[in-house]
Amino acid sequence: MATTNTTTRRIAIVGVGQVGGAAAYALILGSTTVAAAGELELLLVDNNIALRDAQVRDLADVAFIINRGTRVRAATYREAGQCDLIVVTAGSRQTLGQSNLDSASRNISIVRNVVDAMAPFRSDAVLLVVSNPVDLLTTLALEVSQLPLSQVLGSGTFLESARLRGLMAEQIGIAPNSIDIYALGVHTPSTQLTAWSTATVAGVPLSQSIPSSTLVGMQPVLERDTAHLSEVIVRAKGATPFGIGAVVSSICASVLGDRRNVRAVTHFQPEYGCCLSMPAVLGREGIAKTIEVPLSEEERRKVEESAKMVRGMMEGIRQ
Ligand code: 6V0
Repeated sequence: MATTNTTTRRIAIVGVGQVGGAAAYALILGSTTVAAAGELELLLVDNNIALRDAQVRDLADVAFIINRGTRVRAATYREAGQCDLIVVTAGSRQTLGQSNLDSASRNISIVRNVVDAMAPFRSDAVLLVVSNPVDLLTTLALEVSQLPLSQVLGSGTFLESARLRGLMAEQIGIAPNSIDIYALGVHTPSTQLTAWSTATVAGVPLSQSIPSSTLVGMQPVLERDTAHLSEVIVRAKGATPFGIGAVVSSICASVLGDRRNVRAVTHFQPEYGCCLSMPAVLGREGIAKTIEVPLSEEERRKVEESAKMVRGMMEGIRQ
């Protein structure tokens, strides 16, 4: 039998509940793109062994049906740390009515433990954090993993940026991928920022490319819907797995394929002293380059206010 010389890309998903499961599903469906012409092996890790094994079996069926050679198997934390890319979706889901602080303190200890258990990491591994609060936990993962700055990132406001473009496209009749606008900063409904001052269509500032009455009327509605749609979804179905699952698959494809796509993801910002979302070029090293966004004074002040909260929480964690 002729041998083929294909590269196997390994992605570990740590925490295979709703979000981890949806991410794995999206990765298998998009395996040809994600594995960049190689084959894909998914390693699933969860401290709920029965759930992990059930997810392996269910997702292996998807891989059999797609039939592109993708393999799915259970793995240990140590094996996960040796993958090309590790996605951290472990955590306790925030239920409505539960304080951000309760959910944050549980997830701080979960993420610290799982990152610790995976270390030492393969030297070129890229770590993608999805668990919330994602900016704080990405900053924590960066410190605990001791990986280089460029190799640790979080899903941040990628989903909100895509949602913003999609909702705006419906309003102004221009395709989402022809609109350049980002949700940035710290990822919570009250802290993230819509970077109106740098938004463009075909390089033309938004203020000049659509009528000002349309723009002024839609701005508050788009900001509200972009920030709060996740809460609406959680209220009705308990989680938001599909959107974030697609985000994970897209980031993995950009990194493993060294695609150099610009995406709003959370990563370390020296100016703010913590991780928060700014547009970045994604490549094999993770963050290949940050795009400096010339924010207005007001926008910068808003980002600094929320960065201060993340820095304060990090100081509390270090003590
Ligand atoms: P879930 O369905 O409860 O899944 C979490 C999984 O993590 C469960 O299977 C747990 O068993 C597992 N887990 C817990 N502790 C550990 C551990 N120590 N080691 C391994 N596995 C562990 O929650 P769901 O999947 O809905 O959400 C997961 C995380 O993603 C939460 O923190 C959410 O807040 C966060 N999300 C982040 C989003 C973003 O935009 N960044 C979007 C949606 C959810």
